[in-house]
Amino acid sequence: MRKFVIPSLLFAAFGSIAAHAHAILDHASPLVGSTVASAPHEVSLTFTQNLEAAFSSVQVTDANGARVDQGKPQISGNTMRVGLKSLSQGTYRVRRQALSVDTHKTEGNFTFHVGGP
Ligand SMILES: [Cu+2]
Repeated sequence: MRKFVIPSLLFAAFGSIAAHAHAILDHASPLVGSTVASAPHEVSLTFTQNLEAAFSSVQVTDANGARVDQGKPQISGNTMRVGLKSLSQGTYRVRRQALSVDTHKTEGNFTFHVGGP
């Protein structure tokens, strides 16, 4: 496990520096790193700045790397949301690329877990 921890910490440190004053992820649903009892129908990401819809995107993948999102996200102001296919138990990764209205690009990813009954 140790070798997985260090890159994650490095990424977190670099990400917070690179995201200074740009479109930082403010909050997400499902919550970053959370376990949810029932499968969510969408992922919603809210940023600290408004987004340029044409240059912002989100992908959700399962443990095998297969896409489980419905494709094109809906972007309104500082919020980006994308519908999900029917999810079974497991861990899912959300990757995002965001271009904020100040023309700065940020990206990042997090996981959430759909738990059992
Ligand atoms: Cu910026």
